[in-house]
Amino acid sequence: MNLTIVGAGAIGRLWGCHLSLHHSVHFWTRDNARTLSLTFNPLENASRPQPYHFAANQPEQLQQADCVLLTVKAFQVEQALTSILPYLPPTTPVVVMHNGMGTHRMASALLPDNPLLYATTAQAAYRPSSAQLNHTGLGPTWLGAMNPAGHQQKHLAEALQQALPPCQWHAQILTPLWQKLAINCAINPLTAIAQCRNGDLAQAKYHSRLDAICNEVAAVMRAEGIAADSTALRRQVDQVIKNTAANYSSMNQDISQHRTTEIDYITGYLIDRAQEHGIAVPENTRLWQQIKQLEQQDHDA
Ligand code: KPL
Repeated sequence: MNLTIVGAGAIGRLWGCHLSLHHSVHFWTRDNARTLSLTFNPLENASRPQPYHFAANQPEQLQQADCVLLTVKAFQVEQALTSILPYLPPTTPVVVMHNGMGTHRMASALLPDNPLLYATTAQAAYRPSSAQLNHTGLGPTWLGAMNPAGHQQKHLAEALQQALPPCQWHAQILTPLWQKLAINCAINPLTAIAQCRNGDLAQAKYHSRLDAICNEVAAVMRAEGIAADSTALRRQVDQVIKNTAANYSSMNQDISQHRTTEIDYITGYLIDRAQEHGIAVPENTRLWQQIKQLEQQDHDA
């Protein structure tokens, strides 16, 4: 397959390196450079970094792509889709993969004909410098259709599974997207505010706040028609805290590096849906306000 990856952040590069072992991979980035080179430290053999070289920003390669994988942050999706639209045939499947939720209606409107799919991944990667990439955590990826044409693209789950397992097709992609949103609502703001590692949230002082977050998220999920049990969500959050104990969450890193966070697409999306259903979410609202304050302080500094 010919693949174009839109966005050259840690997750885009991680999929790019793995997919390039079986497919031709081209990147579409904001800087317009014609090539992208990086050194990749695989998870299983961190001592042997591998060099990777990709073509980038070549409209003819985008036009010929069998699939476009969009890995930009949620708040960049609209701009990224707009930048590829002039070159995108209406038959090319587009897979959107980002933390958080809330872009799918806009993406469906911008791509009325293309097969549209969404993916969520628990794979983790980190860029210690602009040309280096470390694979820092393994986890499942789910892929599913966001419009009727997307349902014809199940083979893409096999391509992702071959490149970076485990990856499975999900007939109701909103379910794993909401489950990941629940985990991000619990871990990301708390670790960003306390500037701590994910594993620090196992301390007793965070238990009641994590319980409250999970109760609120489960209530909103049920109102959205997604099966959810707050005790099961809380257990999943504990599992992720344990599995990623040494990691700094993406929001922790965004705050410490003075970047815009994904809070509006994580806790903000939850609050938006809660308001729609008339559900009070005071704990999540407090966390959203605290992160917005931290972002504003950076902005004013
Ligand atoms: O997805 C994550 C993130 O950091 O954004 C978690 C699951 C919290 C792992 O760090």
